[in-house]
Amino acid sequence: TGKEKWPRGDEETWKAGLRSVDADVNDITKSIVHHIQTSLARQAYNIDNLGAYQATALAAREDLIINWNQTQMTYTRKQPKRAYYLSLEFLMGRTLDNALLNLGLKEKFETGLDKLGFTLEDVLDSERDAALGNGGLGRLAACYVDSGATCEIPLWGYGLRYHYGMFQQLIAPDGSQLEAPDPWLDNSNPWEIPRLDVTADVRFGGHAEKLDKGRGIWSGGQEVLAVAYDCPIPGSDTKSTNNIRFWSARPRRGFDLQSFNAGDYDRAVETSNSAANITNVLYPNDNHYAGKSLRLQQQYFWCAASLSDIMRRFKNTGQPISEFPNHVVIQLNDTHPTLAIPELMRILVDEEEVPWDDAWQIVTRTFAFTNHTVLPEALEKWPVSLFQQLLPRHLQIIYDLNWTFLQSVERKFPGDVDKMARMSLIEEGHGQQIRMANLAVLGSFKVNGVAELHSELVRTTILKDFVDFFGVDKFRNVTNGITPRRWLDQCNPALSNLITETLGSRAWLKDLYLLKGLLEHESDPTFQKKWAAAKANNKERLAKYIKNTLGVTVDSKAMFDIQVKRIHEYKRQSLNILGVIHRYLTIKAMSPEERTKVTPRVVLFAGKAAPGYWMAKLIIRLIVNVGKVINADPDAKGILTVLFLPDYSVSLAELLIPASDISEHISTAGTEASGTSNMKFCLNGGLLLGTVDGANIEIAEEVGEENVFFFGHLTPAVEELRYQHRYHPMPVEKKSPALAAVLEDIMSGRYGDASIWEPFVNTIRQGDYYLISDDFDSYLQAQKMVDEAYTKDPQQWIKKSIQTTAKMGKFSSDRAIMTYAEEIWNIETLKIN
Ligand code: BZD
Repeated sequence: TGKEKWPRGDEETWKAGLRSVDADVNDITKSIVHHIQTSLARQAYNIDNLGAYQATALAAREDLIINWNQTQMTYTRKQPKRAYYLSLEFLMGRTLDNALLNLGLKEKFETGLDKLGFTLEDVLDSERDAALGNGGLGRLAACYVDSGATCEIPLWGYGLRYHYGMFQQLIAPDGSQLEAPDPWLDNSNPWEIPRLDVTADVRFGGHAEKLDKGRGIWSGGQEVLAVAYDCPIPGSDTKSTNNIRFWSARPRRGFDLQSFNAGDYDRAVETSNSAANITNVLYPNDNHYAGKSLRLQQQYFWCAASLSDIMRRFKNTGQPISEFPNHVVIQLNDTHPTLAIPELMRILVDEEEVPWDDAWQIVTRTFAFTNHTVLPEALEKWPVSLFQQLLPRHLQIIYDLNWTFLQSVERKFPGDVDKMARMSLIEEGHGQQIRMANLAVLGSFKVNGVAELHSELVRTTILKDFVDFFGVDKFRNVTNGITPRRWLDQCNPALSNLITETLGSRAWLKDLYLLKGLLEHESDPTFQKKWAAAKANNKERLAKYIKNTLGVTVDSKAMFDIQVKRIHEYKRQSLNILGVIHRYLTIKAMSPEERTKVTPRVVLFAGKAAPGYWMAKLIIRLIVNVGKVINADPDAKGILTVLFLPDYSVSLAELLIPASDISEHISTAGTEASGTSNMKFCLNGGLLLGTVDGANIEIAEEVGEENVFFFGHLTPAVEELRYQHRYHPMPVEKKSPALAAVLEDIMSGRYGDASIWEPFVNTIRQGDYYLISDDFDSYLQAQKMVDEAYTKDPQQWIKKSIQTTAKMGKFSSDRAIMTYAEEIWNIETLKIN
């Protein structure tokens, strides 16, 4: 009624009950014991590491929630413009360590746990990764919400609460990848707050009818309930704590009572099962679109629930609907949430009765779209027939939008029918398809790529027609970034402590350009020694992990050469393993005396292949089998070790990245939109071996070209080379005798029967779409320079390493998120007191 008195009851009693965040060690141990006793219903004598983790997480969660409440209350009161990040993936990894660091409570918790007989390390290690993402795109979303909270931006994420995250990868004895499910919620998730009262109804199927003035009615079909689960996202050294709202699917009504009463139990639960299926599992494809009906259902379910939530919150401000774009901006993480565009149109036109043209004005001032790839196989297209079945009203809206749009194209480019066909939201052909990228561009006020080169390729290739039509100002670049909290402070305490000690404060964690201050010390032998010691420490830590998990001893004094990322032909793990075989053959041909002069290397691979990507899986199998042969050969002992570490994850990345001397980012030029692990390795003082692609280019600009190892053809050459391969192929024997020898060695049966590898070898001999044969010699050359730089002048190498870290300021996700806030979202920061 608006007349009630808040708080109810006695205000002093309420205040006395409030807990504050500035706990001392005593409060912390009390809170942990309290959770062991009452939340977990266990006791001092039967609590293991997992239980201790759960209780510790619950204790830390209380602090997060207190800040979360404060933040959300401030937003409600001050009504700032808010940004929403719609991402089908949030690759969070573990939360506890990050939460304790951001809260500034890590040391106190460590002391408290010690008093209770646990080490913080064991407790942290008991947490399971939240792997609700495939790779770069999902991890970027996680870095961005971290930076949003740290920079005090009113930013919420919206995602799906998959019951099964990214599959677990096992490696069979023959080297093949096997997949096991990832039931990550089995031990319950202490970081989520179920909001069983925050729900949305989502309709599928049914019937759409057109009324006058563009309006329509959508009815019938099946309704599914979306239930919210909130996950607090703390900023670093601030109270500002944002939110990711994850939606979970429930049947609208328990189950069909009629069938149940009629004794047809199967029928009764069928619909309820199919509803819950929507949020069952993350699709494990990266950079490849899966045209599955369930995937489209996931996308709509999530867009519809999120928009209804955003609309409800907006309406609570009491503003007229025309004000919507001044209060709300929605960032689309790739085309996956493009359905939010016709959905907002539907809400405005059909439900809010806003005239069509006014509604379109609102929509096109609300959305901004980030593209993450120019690979044609990744561009989303959905069959019109599937839309007709699941989203009939949205199909009408898309057709209507297309009709007006194509008319304006025709006005601007009279008679250019090819252009119209390319720009249409609908692709004609055997069965019409809806082009989600075209729809996303049409419905957004800004479009951005994720690194300079990539954004330029977006403007000049896949979206060229749209640049001609809308003008270039709409098409921007925001180079990706990474959070230095997780990707240096948390994963690399040895280096982080040295940096803080050297710079005199931890301010660099929130202003990464301050790392420049390290340059003053780059030539100081004492500092260099400490720098090298931190790296050595991280390599030993990794060597220990390898010993524990694979039973293999690696020499932590050797150069650690690491390539970790999704397995994909365009990322060219193949080039790396072929280079390894070349190195092995070279060693084999040496005398024992010569071998003593070889720079010892440990080559490490990790990454998952999409379960349906046969060639990627074959590449894993090749890597594993090459490793087996080399690691067992006395001729290579101590100078070359090759390992594939199974089940790559955020947590494994946190262990690998600080331990690298050199890391490989060797995609065919023009194919890797940005890459973000390249930034993580360099921030941790590893040097980069790479192609002139994605963010490698900007990293080199920052750290100096003398500090990176570049090789390979450049982007403008790629098209012509592919043309040559297709129409004037040259035998590998002629193009690169070194590569020919390697392929021959593979076909000799040394690594297993030739018939296994033949399909792989053929991709290089015939067509060679990813230009392995064109770049191979140049790659070997670069590798040789790496060897020389590492052995001939170790001190110079350390200096390069220091310079690299010191000049990585640009790549903080704080910079990236502030660019979005200022240049795209037009949004201000808001301090939480
Ligand atoms: O996005 C990646 C790009 O390949 C990287 O170059 C870039 O750095 C990151 C962040 O911008 N793309 C993905 O990770 N894409 C996917 O994972 C994906 C998932 C589902 C469907 C399509 C793509």
